[in-house]
Amino acid sequence: MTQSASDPMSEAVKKVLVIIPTYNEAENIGAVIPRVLDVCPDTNILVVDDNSPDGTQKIVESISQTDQRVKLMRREGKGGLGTAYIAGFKYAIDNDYEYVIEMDADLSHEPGEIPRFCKALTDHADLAIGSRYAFGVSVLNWPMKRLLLSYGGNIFARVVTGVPVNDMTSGFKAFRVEVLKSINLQTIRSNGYAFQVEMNVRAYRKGFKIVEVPIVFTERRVGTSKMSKKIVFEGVKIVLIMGIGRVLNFFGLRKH
Ligand SMILES: Nc1nc2c(ncn2[C@@H]2O[C@H](COP(=O)(O)OP(=O)(O)OP(=O)(O)O)[C@@H](O)[C@H]2O)c(=O)[nH]1
Ligand SMILES: [Mg+2]
Repeated sequence: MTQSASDPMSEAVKKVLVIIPTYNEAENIGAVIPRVLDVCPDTNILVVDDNSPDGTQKIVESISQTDQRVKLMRREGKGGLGTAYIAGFKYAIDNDYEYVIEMDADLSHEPGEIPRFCKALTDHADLAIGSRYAFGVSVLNWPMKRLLLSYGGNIFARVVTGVPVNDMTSGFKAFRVEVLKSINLQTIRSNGYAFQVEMNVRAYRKGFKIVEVPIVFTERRVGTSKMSKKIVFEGVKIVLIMGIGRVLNFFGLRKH
Protein backbone atom coordinates (compact mmCIF):
# COMPACT_ATOMS: atom_id res chain seq x y z
CA MET A 1 0.00 0.00 0.00
CA THR A 2 1.36 3.42 -0.91
CA GLN A 3 1.09 6.26 1.56
CA SER A 4 -0.24 9.64 0.53
CA ALA A 5 1.18 12.88 1.99
CA SER A 6 -1.83 13.25 4.29
CA ASP A 7 -1.80 9.63 5.45
CA PRO A 8 -1.19 9.83 9.23
CA MET A 9 1.00 6.72 8.90
CA SER A 10 3.47 8.67 6.78
CA GLU A 11 4.20 10.83 9.83
CA ALA A 12 5.91 7.85 11.40
CA VAL A 13 8.74 8.12 8.90
CA LYS A 14 9.38 11.77 9.76
CA LYS A 15 12.17 12.46 12.18
CA VAL A 16 10.52 14.54 14.90
CA LEU A 17 12.23 16.43 17.75
CA VAL A 18 10.24 17.87 20.65
CA ILE A 19 12.26 20.65 22.30
CA ILE A 20 11.39 21.42 25.93
CA PRO A 21 13.23 24.35 27.53
CA THR A 22 13.42 24.12 31.30
CA TYR A 23 14.26 26.33 34.22
CA ASN A 24 13.28 24.88 37.60
CA GLU A 25 10.82 22.33 36.28
CA ALA A 26 11.78 19.40 38.55
CA GLU A 27 8.14 19.06 39.60
CA ASN A 28 6.92 18.74 36.00
CA ILE A 29 9.59 17.30 33.74
CA GLY A 30 9.38 13.72 35.05
CA ALA A 31 5.66 13.70 34.17
CA VAL A 32 5.75 15.44 30.81
CA ILE A 33 8.46 13.30 29.15
CA PRO A 34 6.63 9.92 29.46
CA ARG A 35 3.39 11.56 28.34
CA VAL A 36 4.99 12.83 25.15
CA LEU A 37 6.58 9.44 24.46
CA ASP A 38 3.29 7.65 25.17
CA VAL A 39 1.53 9.70 22.52
CA CYS A 40 4.43 9.81 20.06
CA PRO A 41 6.75 6.84 20.60
CA ASP A 42 8.76 7.66 17.47
CA THR A 43 9.76 11.17 18.51
CA ASN A 44 12.89 12.28 20.28
CA ILE A 45 12.85 14.83 23.09
CA LEU A 46 15.54 17.42 23.72
CA VAL A 47 15.38 19.13 27.11
CA VAL A 48 17.38 22.38 27.12
CA ASP A 49 18.09 23.18 30.75
CA ASP A 50 19.77 26.31 32.07
CA ASN A 51 21.46 24.74 35.08
CA SER A 52 18.23 24.79 37.10
CA PRO A 53 19.04 24.92 40.82
CA ASP A 54 16.13 22.57 41.63
CA GLY A 55 17.72 19.48 40.10
CA THR A 56 15.73 19.31 36.83
CA GLN A 57 18.84 18.01 35.05
CA LYS A 58 19.24 15.02 37.37
CA ILE A 59 15.72 13.84 36.54
CA VAL A 60 16.25 14.21 32.79
CA GLU A 61 19.66 12.59 33.02
CA SER A 62 18.27 9.51 34.75
CA ILE A 63 15.50 9.14 32.12
CA SER A 64 17.98 9.62 29.25
CA GLN A 65 20.23 6.88 30.63
CA THR A 66 17.53 4.29 30.05
CA ASP A 67 15.80 5.84 27.03
CA GLN A 68 17.83 6.95 24.03
CA ARG A 69 14.94 9.01 22.70
CA VAL A 70 15.52 11.54 25.49
CA LYS A 71 18.43 13.97 25.28
CA LEU A 72 19.66 16.66 27.65
CA MET A 73 21.37 19.86 26.60
CA ARG A 74 23.00 21.60 29.55
CA ARG A 75 23.56 25.33 29.49
CA GLU A 76 25.61 27.26 31.99
CA GLY A 77 22.98 29.56 33.45
CA LYS A 78 19.59 31.17 32.87
CA GLY A 79 19.94 32.56 29.38
CA GLY A 80 16.25 32.97 28.51
CA LEU A 81 13.72 31.03 26.50
CA GLY A 82 14.76 32.42 23.11
CA THR A 83 18.43 31.45 23.28
CA ALA A 84 17.44 28.03 24.70
CA TYR A 85 15.21 27.41 21.66
CA ILE A 86 17.85 28.66 19.24
CA ALA A 87 20.35 26.19 20.73
CA GLY A 88 17.72 23.45 20.32
CA PHE A 89 16.95 24.49 16.72
CA LYS A 90 20.66 24.24 15.84
CA TYR A 91 20.74 20.76 17.35
CA ALA A 92 17.69 19.79 15.25
CA ILE A 93 19.30 21.12 12.06
CA ASP A 94 22.66 19.45 12.79
CA ASN A 95 20.98 16.11 13.51
CA ASP A 96 18.72 16.04 10.45
CA TYR A 97 15.35 16.27 12.18
CA GLU A 98 12.48 17.13 9.84
CA TYR A 99 9.77 18.38 12.20
CA VAL A 100 10.61 20.44 15.28
CA ILE A 101 8.06 20.93 18.06
CA GLU A 102 8.27 23.63 20.74
CA MET A 103 6.63 22.77 24.03
CA ASP A 104 6.66 24.05 27.65
CA ALA A 105 7.57 21.69 30.48
CA ASP A 106 4.77 22.80 32.79
CA LEU A 107 1.92 20.65 31.37
CA SER A 108 0.13 23.73 30.06
CA HIS A 109 0.54 22.09 26.65
CA GLU A 110 -1.24 18.79 26.15
CA PRO A 111 1.12 16.24 24.54
CA GLY A 112 -1.92 14.61 22.91
CA GLU A 113 -2.02 17.53 20.45
CA ILE A 114 1.39 16.75 18.93
CA PRO A 115 0.03 14.34 16.25
CA ARG A 116 -2.35 17.11 15.06
CA PHE A 117 0.63 19.45 14.63
CA CYS A 118 2.52 16.77 12.67
CA LYS A 119 -0.55 16.19 10.52
CA ALA A 120 -0.79 19.93 9.77
CA LEU A 121 2.84 19.89 8.60
CA THR A 122 2.28 16.74 6.57
CA ASP A 123 -0.76 18.48 5.03
CA HIS A 124 1.59 21.19 3.72
CA ALA A 125 1.82 23.75 6.52
CA ASP A 126 5.34 24.99 7.21
CA LEU A 127 4.56 26.27 10.68
CA ALA A 128 1.66 24.96 12.81
CA ILE A 129 0.81 27.15 15.81
CA GLY A 130 -1.17 25.76 18.74
CA SER A 131 -3.74 28.51 19.12
CA ARG A 132 -5.58 29.55 22.27
CA TYR A 133 -7.51 32.20 20.36
CA ALA A 134 -8.57 30.43 17.15
CA PHE A 135 -12.22 30.18 18.24
CA GLY A 136 -12.81 32.71 21.03
CA VAL A 137 -10.63 31.89 24.04
CA SER A 138 -9.57 28.39 25.14
CA VAL A 139 -7.54 29.04 28.29
CA LEU A 140 -8.20 27.31 31.62
CA ASN A 141 -7.48 28.73 35.09
CA TRP A 142 -5.80 31.98 34.12
CA PRO A 143 -6.53 35.05 36.27
CA MET A 144 -8.41 37.71 34.27
CA LYS A 145 -5.39 40.05 34.42
CA ARG A 146 -3.14 37.48 32.78
CA LEU A 147 -5.72 36.66 30.12
CA LEU A 148 -6.22 40.33 29.25
CA LEU A 149 -2.46 40.84 28.99
CA SER A 150 -2.08 37.86 26.68
CA TYR A 151 -5.17 38.56 24.58
CA GLY A 152 -4.42 42.30 24.29
CA GLY A 153 -0.76 41.59 23.53
CA ASN A 154 -1.80 39.26 20.73
CA ILE A 155 -4.08 41.84 19.13
CA PHE A 156 -1.29 44.43 19.39
CA ALA A 157 1.28 42.04 17.84
CA ARG A 158 -1.08 41.01 15.03
CA VAL A 159 -2.06 44.55 14.08
CA VAL A 160 1.45 46.02 14.26
CA THR A 161 3.27 43.19 12.45
CA GLY A 162 0.47 42.42 9.97
CA VAL A 163 0.85 38.65 10.44
CA PRO A 164 -2.65 37.10 10.27
CA VAL A 165 -2.30 34.81 13.31
CA ASN A 166 -4.60 35.04 16.35
CA ASP A 167 -2.14 33.54 18.83
CA MET A 168 1.22 35.12 18.07
CA THR A 169 2.76 34.35 21.48
CA SER A 170 1.90 30.66 21.71
CA GLY A 171 4.84 28.52 22.79
CA PHE A 172 3.30 25.26 21.51
CA LYS A 173 4.03 24.95 17.82
CA ALA A 174 5.70 22.90 15.11
CA PHE A 175 8.11 23.90 12.36
CA ARG A 176 9.30 22.15 9.27
CA VAL A 177 13.08 22.26 9.68
CA GLU A 178 13.37 24.14 6.35
CA VAL A 179 11.79 27.16 8.08
CA LEU A 180 14.45 27.12 10.79
CA LYS A 181 17.22 26.67 8.23
CA SER A 182 16.01 29.66 6.23
CA ILE A 183 15.88 32.06 9.17
CA ASN A 184 19.17 33.61 10.28
CA LEU A 185 18.83 32.52 13.89
CA GLN A 186 21.79 34.63 14.98
CA THR A 187 19.86 37.78 14.17
CA ILE A 188 16.82 36.96 16.32
CA ARG A 189 16.63 39.86 18.77
CA SER A 190 14.17 38.67 21.42
CA ASN A 191 14.28 36.19 24.24
CA GLY A 192 10.90 36.14 26.03
CA TYR A 193 7.36 36.03 24.55
CA ALA A 194 8.57 38.25 21.75
CA PHE A 195 10.72 35.36 20.58
CA GLN A 196 7.57 33.53 19.48
CA VAL A 197 6.27 36.63 17.69
CA GLU A 198 9.61 37.24 15.99
CA MET A 199 9.85 33.66 14.69
CA ASN A 200 6.30 33.93 13.27
CA VAL A 201 7.05 37.26 11.59
CA ARG A 202 10.28 35.95 10.04
CA ALA A 203 8.54 32.82 8.74
CA TYR A 204 5.61 34.83 7.35
CA ARG A 205 7.82 37.38 5.61
CA LYS A 206 9.72 34.53 3.95
CA GLY A 207 6.43 33.27 2.50
CA PHE A 208 6.03 30.12 4.60
CA LYS A 209 2.54 28.76 5.14
CA ILE A 210 1.32 29.23 8.72
CA VAL A 211 -1.75 27.45 10.12
CA GLU A 212 -3.33 27.65 13.56
CA VAL A 213 -4.30 24.41 15.28
CA PRO A 214 -6.84 25.09 18.08
CA ILE A 215 -5.63 23.94 21.51
CA VAL A 216 -6.80 24.23 25.09
CA PHE A 217 -4.15 25.84 27.30
CA THR A 218 -4.16 25.02 31.03
CA GLU A 219 -2.37 27.16 33.61
CA ARG A 220 0.54 25.39 35.28
CA ARG A 221 -0.42 23.62 38.52
CA VAL A 222 3.05 23.36 40.04
CA GLY A 223 6.34 25.20 39.74
CA THR A 224 6.76 28.92 39.26
CA SER A 225 6.18 31.22 36.31
CA LYS A 226 9.20 32.87 34.68
CA MET A 227 6.99 35.64 33.37
CA SER A 228 8.23 39.14 34.30
CA LYS A 229 7.70 42.83 33.52
CA LYS A 230 11.01 42.75 31.65
CA ILE A 231 9.60 40.08 29.28
CA VAL A 232 6.45 42.18 28.66
CA PHE A 233 8.50 45.34 27.93
CA GLU A 234 10.76 43.39 25.60
CA GLY A 235 7.62 42.18 23.80
CA VAL A 236 6.28 45.70 23.25
CA LYS A 237 9.69 46.97 22.08
CA ILE A 238 10.33 44.12 19.64
CA VAL A 239 6.81 44.28 18.16
CA LEU A 240 7.23 48.02 17.57
CA ILE A 241 10.64 47.46 15.92
CA MET A 242 9.07 44.83 13.65
CA GLY A 243 6.22 47.25 12.88
CA ILE A 244 8.77 49.88 11.80
CA GLY A 245 10.45 47.22 9.64
CA ARG A 246 7.07 46.55 8.04
CA VAL A 247 6.60 50.23 7.18
CA LEU A 248 10.15 50.44 5.76
CA ASN A 249 9.50 47.33 3.66
CA PHE A 250 6.24 48.80 2.41
CA PHE A 251 8.00 51.89 1.12
CA GLY A 252 10.84 49.76 -0.28
CA LEU A 253 13.33 51.35 2.11
CA ARG A 254 14.66 48.09 3.50
CA LYS A 255 15.29 44.63 2.12
CA HIS A 256 14.56 41.46 4.15
N1 LIG B 1 16.13 26.83 29.31
C1 LIG B 1 15.29 27.79 29.74
N2 LIG B 1 13.98 27.55 29.85
C2 LIG B 1 13.18 28.55 30.30
C3 LIG B 1 13.66 29.84 30.64
N3 LIG B 1 12.62 30.61 31.04
C4 LIG B 1 11.50 29.82 30.94
N4 LIG B 1 11.86 28.57 30.53
C5 LIG B 1 10.96 27.43 30.26
O1 LIG B 1 10.09 27.83 29.25
C6 LIG B 1 8.80 27.27 29.42
C7 LIG B 1 7.76 28.39 29.53
O2 LIG B 1 8.00 29.14 30.71
P1 LIG B 1 6.84 29.50 31.76
O3 LIG B 1 7.43 29.99 33.03
O4 LIG B 1 5.90 28.35 31.86
O5 LIG B 1 6.23 30.70 31.05
P2 LIG B 1 4.79 30.87 30.60
O6 LIG B 1 4.24 29.56 30.14
O7 LIG B 1 4.81 31.97 29.66
O8 LIG B 1 4.13 31.37 31.94
P3 LIG B 1 3.37 30.53 33.10
O9 LIG B 1 2.96 29.24 32.53
O10 LIG B 1 2.29 31.41 33.50
O11 LIG B 1 4.33 30.34 34.19
C8 LIG B 1 8.90 26.42 30.68
O12 LIG B 1 9.16 25.08 30.33
C9 LIG B 1 10.07 27.05 31.41
O13 LIG B 1 10.72 26.16 32.29
C10 LIG B 1 15.08 30.07 30.51
O14 LIG B 1 15.60 31.15 30.79
N5 LIG B 1 15.84 29.02 30.06
MG1 LIG C 1 3.89 28.05 31.31
